[in-house]
Amino acid sequence: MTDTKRGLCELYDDDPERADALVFGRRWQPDRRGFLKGAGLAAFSAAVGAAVPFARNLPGGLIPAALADETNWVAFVAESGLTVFNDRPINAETPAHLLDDDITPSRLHFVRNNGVMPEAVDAASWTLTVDGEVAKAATFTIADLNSRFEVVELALQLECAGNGRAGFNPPAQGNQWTVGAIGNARWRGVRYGDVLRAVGVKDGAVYTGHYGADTHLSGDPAKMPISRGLPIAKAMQPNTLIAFEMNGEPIPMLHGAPLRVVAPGWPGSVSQKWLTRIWVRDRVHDGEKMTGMSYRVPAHSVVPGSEVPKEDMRIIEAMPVKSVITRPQAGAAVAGATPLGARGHAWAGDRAVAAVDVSIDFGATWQRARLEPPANAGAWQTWSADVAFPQAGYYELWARATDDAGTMQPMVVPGWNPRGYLNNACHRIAVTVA
Ligand SMILES: Nc1nc2c(c(=O)[nH]1)N[C@H]1C(S)=C(S)[C@@H](COP(=O)(O)O)O[C@H]1N2
Ligand SMILES: [Mo]
Repeated sequence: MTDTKRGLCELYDDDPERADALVFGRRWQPDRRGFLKGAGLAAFSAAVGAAVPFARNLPGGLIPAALADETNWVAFVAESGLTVFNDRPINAETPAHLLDDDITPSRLHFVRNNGVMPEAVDAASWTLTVDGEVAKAATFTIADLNSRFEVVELALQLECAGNGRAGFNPPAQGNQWTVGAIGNARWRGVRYGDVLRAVGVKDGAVYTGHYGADTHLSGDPAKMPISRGLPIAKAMQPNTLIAFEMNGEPIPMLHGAPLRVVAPGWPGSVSQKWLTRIWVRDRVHDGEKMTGMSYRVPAHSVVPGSEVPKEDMRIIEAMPVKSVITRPQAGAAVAGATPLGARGHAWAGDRAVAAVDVSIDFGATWQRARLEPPANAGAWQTWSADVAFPQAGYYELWARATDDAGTMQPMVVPGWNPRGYLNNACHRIAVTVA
């Protein structure tokens, strides 16, 4: 049984004992009358983070409402129109046609969780500690960040390094993202670099390490779901933010409430959500998912499906040039009389996009699209083109972006790698012209 298809609530309805075992990793122990006691009650209490004064009335096999909320997140994401891959942890991508807005609404922004989200957060008492290779370690509340540093609001694109993984053959394990693990929201916060300058980064510092308040799927408090970081230079880039607002509101829970890193153009995994600590390191950070095969690709191209020795893997830094077609919707049937208004966005890691071209003849000829400048460095760029079709029939619309260093998206899936990262092949959609 996959938990993707069936939410926790449903599972509780069908098989409360099994549901308890899944949620708590152990079976509850109801007494003879079916009420919770002993270790079962202790597990319930630990899960909700408080004593349960009316425990004597609590039936076994009743989902704690605090945990039922987690199921509601999945429903919330699905209702927004996202494609849900799993519910524990929640992972969901945005269908390309729902990415049409220049600024991605929060509800339509993809969600990538590696662990279990904190159950509740209190923005007023939240703190961020910055320590390690610094002159003076410090702890900031969000109010401190607001008052001590310049507050900026920027449109920033965030893409999961695994976006496009579904295109690799042989397949790579992990969420089979197609094209929708990308978003471009407005983020408000302070510059990461300003915070680092305030604590005084020592000469020997080379990397940062990020920690968040989410917990490991196993429930083991000694394990982190993810702890990645940034080279000091990227952390110091003026559009790398420690953000507390998304699209004019406090950051929603799914996207890292109340505080997160947003480092545009790099694998989304460096943009720690539910941020509690930045550890400035004298070496490359070696937190969870920094080492081994995670967020790394072979330094040289390899035979698809081959075993790659760990020492040949390098950390992914800036992401490659890429684009998406948001209009028309894939599979659209259009009238042929007037040219079709096609649209989408393009982005290029730390670079700018220089051009977007579209083709309707399987790449034989290309037409230059109009390309908007980014709202600011780190934002995606919107492109549009009026596409005329010579006659009725089946076409494919292809889009190809070129960055300001002249690097183009490949037409075919680029270098295979063990974990299926960095597939920036051109997006193509079917269009039928009447
Ligand atoms: N604390 C924490 N931060 C995290 C993650 C996580 O699981 N836990 N996932 C990372 C990954 S892999 C990505 S792609 C982005 C996704 O951000 P979003 O869910 O707001 O789209 O968050 C990153 N930050
Ligand atoms: Mo990611």
